[in-house]
This record gives sequence, structure tokens and C-alpha cells, in this order.
Amino acid sequence: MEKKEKKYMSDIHLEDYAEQYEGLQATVENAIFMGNRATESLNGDWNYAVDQYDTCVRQKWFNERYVDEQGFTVPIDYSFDEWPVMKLPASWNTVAPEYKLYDGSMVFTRRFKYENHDNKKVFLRIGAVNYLCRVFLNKTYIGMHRGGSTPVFFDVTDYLKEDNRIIIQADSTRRPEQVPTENTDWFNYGGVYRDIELVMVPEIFIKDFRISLVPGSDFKKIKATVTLSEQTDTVARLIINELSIDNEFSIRDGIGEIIIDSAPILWSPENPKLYDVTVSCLNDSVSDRVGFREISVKGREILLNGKSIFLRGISCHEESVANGKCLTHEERIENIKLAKELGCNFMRAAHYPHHEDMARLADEMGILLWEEIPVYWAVRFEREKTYQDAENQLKEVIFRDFNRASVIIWSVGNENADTDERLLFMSKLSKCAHETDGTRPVSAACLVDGEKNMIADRLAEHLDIIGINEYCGWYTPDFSRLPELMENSDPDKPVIITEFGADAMKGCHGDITDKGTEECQADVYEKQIDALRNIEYVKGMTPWILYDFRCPRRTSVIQKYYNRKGLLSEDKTYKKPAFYILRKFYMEKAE
Ligand code: GCB
Repeated sequence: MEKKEKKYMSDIHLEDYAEQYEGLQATVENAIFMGNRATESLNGDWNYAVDQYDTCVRQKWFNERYVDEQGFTVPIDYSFDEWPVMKLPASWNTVAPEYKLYDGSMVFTRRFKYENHDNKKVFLRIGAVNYLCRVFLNKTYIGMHRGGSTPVFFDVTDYLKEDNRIIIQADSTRRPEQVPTENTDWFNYGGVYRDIELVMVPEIFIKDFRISLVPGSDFKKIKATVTLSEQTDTVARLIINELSIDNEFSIRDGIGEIIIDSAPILWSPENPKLYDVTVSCLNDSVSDRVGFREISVKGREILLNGKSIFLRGISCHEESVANGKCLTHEERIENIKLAKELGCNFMRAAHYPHHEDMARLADEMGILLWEEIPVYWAVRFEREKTYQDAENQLKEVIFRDFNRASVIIWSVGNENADTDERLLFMSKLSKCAHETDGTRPVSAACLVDGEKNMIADRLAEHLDIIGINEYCGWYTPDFSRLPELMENSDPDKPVIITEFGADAMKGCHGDITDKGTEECQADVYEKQIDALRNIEYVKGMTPWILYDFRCPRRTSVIQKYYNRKGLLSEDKTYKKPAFYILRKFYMEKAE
């Protein structure tokens, strides 16, 4: 058949409209080390519109023009400057009641002035957008990013002017091929919910800076690595005044490292000692506050600074009633304080990378962290692009938090069925984590083999620490299964019980057999602790969970769209009895 000439309005007839935005995908390759760089904030008032049908990208609103490619006059379907205003960053679901359940696309725009103070290069950094974002600056498509919890960087040097218009499309649509997939046990908050800023750097700049103890050096060697934005030969300088370190080292083809004999005071939860570190090279200089510690695994032991440690932990989502995922600094401090009050030395930041401020606070306040990527439940393990997305999110969080002493474990996922495709997918992720960061153990929260009632996940072979989620006393009602499970298993590495728990609504009372009561939850904690306390290979636990959190799947009368397994109510004002039971155990353990 003869092909008809394309006489159509591209914005309504082009089915594959998203395809044209696939090209400029920001990944970890675009990331830059932030350490106290000059920035200009773009937080604040943004005009916005709900864009359910993706008209912004179909109709290319960023062009701000009246005539489409075929010569049709297109009436304008937006009024950027007259749209209502939202303060960003924000989870839009908490901004107004009409957005409480909104999943989809919203378009944000603002004007801003930019004065070039001889900055050679300027990047746009957005701390996180859930899930997908597309960015347009001054009528140009800048790029897109996938992954709702890691930072996004775009080089905007060539597009910035004195007067600028920026547009961010944030799309929180749940899709089966994404990471996480469409079905999770938490609420899918949408929005540009972490800081938006311009980052100014010189022509050649320090792209990455990593510093840590050299593993196995008896805590007496510090290694620093600098990666430049260009493959240049030059010299870098590292200064740690408090350790009398002021050393130069050479950079070849844009990369250089130095190993220095030094015995810093070791960082630990009990003594979270941090040092000010500066590295400079050519016209660039960055700094950081870092702790030095070594985390390792030996047999069935987890060693912190060479000493066996029991991880007294608690799992935690990134959520608050008032702000959704856009927690304030103070709310994060409160969460760490609550964990400490519970007797914890460890927190599991589930199920996706939390804000980098969490790890910084953990460094300062002295709490160890498990960080995780959202390879959760039934991801499309057979799909290569899904793998690439997961791997990129993993690399982005490692890039962001490498220097944080508090972060001791990378988790590559949670509760995934032990299929061949999943084994391949997640063992590759584990390999990638090891290759990207040779200083930290890798783990995942695995399922128990229900038939054999034992720890038998094939992924365990590729992990350094095995995480196990078991819900004896809750999803597995017969409690005798737990001692049996422990008895049947003989892991050759340490195990962390990454989840157990039970729902309890604040103020709901009854018998220990009445599901949803405080008594029932307390009983599950008593029994769990009893069964686990003397298991030699269990080297930590992070029960589920610090406080109740929103969950669309939970519709019962006691749940009311909340997962009620919290030790505290969702507003954190009420501690359920199970809080004190776990606290008692942790206090004993701490001694
Ligand atoms: C799990 C999941 C967690 C859920 C929890 C529950 O195993 O890892 O995300 O919220 O169970 O309450 O069922």
C-alpha cells in the first residue's frame, strides 16, 4: 500500500510520543561529587499543573510556540505563570487533599535569573524525583532520569541564560517494568521531593572523591581516590589537618589515588568521630566530613573495626504524616533519636535510598545504616532494561554515599522469589556492588524456603551477609516453625533477620490471639526474641518497623490504609508495648 504523507497533528496522533525523550538519559555517569560546592537553590515557588495525559511532552510545551511541525496552528493549553503555586521540594500527595491519591504526571515550571560569576560549568542537580523526570530549559530538552530515590544531574552550561524558564515533568506512574514495579507494600508518593539546585564547577573539576580506610591495613592506612572530569595529567592535594595530613599525589589520565600511613580515631556508633577532609586539584576544591572505620565479615561474624558486633536494628521507611517522603531534617533526627531510644546501633533504610542527609546524620549521631535499592518483590527480572535501571540506581547510591562511615551494607533487594531469572539479575547486582565498592559487604533481604523451612535462597552464595524476612507468629501462624527454621539452617555466613513483626493499631486491645491488638504484637516480639536470642549465626535484626506507614493495600478496619506493624503510631506520638519489649532485649544485648 502506498504510504500516506504524514499530515497529522503530532501531539495527538503520535502513539510513541515518549520515545523521542529516551535519548538523553541521566545516569551515574552524569553524577558529580558535591562536597561543599557552590550551589544556587531553585527550591521554592513553582507553578504547576496536573498533567494526567502527558500533554506537556506530547505537545512539547517547552517549545512555547504556536505552530506545530506540520504547520498547524496549535492553541496553547497551558499558562505557566498563571498556574497555581507549589513549594518544592514536596511530595504532592501531602500538599492538598485532591492530590492525596494521585499517581501520574505533574508539570512544574518557574523562571529564574542566573548571573554568571565566571563559572565555567553549571549542573542542575535534583535530589530525587519519583519516578521519572524530564527536564526542559529555555525551550530545550535537557534530559530524563529513571529511579525515584537517587540524585539526577544535567549539564546545563550551554543552555543557561540570564533569564531562564525551567520545566520539570515528574511522573510517578507505577509501571510493571520499573524498579520498583507497580506493586509494593508502601505508598507511592509523587513529586520533586528533594532539593533542586544549580551546582557551579570549574572547567575541569573533581567528579568523584572517595576516601576510606584500606581494608585489612590494621586501621593504619587511609586511601583517597580522585577522578577528574577530564583525562588530564596533574597533581591533587589532600588535607586532613587533624591528622597532620597534607599530601600531594599525581593524577594520570584523570584518575589518581594515594595511600597514607595514618591511624585515625576509629568511627563507631559509640564514638562517631569525624574528620574534615579537603581535596583540591587545578581550580577545584571539595571537602567532606568523614569517619574512618572498617566493616568486614569473617565466618559467621560481622566485624566493626575488627570486633564482632551484633546489629541491634530497626527498619524504617522514609515517610512522615505531614510531609510524605519529603522529610525535614528535624524529622530525620527524630527518627534516629527514636531508634537510639529503642537501644539500636543500626537502622535499615528500607526499601529504596533515603535522602543523603540520613546518612550524614547517621555519621554524626552514631548509628549504622543498611541502604537498599528498590528491587522489591516481582520485578521484571528477565528484562535487560529493567536490570540496567536497577544497576544504575545501585551505582548512584554508592556514588552518593561512599564516604559515609555509617553506611555498612548495600542491599540489592527485598523478598524476591528464587527463580533463575531473579538469581541472574540479583547476582549481577551483587557483583556490581562489590566491583563498585570493595569496602562494604553486600546483602539482600531474602525469603525463607517455606517447604523445607530453612534458609536456602540460591542468592545467598553471592552475598556476604544473608538477610532473612520471616513472619512467624504473623503470616506464618505456627510459631514452632521459627525454632525449626533456625535448627534446619546452617548458613556459612552471618544472618540478619531483616524483618519480623505484627500489626497492632494504637489503643486496640485484646487477647494475644487477637490479630491487630497491641497484646498480639507484643507477644510476637516476645516469642521472636526468645527464639532468636541464642542463635549463634544471627548477627543482627531489623524488625518491621519503627512506625506505621501508609499503604494502599491495607484496607482493614484496624489498618485504614496503613501498615500497622510500627512500634510507634504513624505520628510517632505513641509507643506500643512491643517497643519496650524490643528495647529491653537491646539494652541487655548492649551490655
Ligand atoms: C515484607 C516486606 C515489607 C512489608 C512487610 C509486611 O516482607 O518486605 O515491605 O511491608 O512484609 O508488613 O507485610
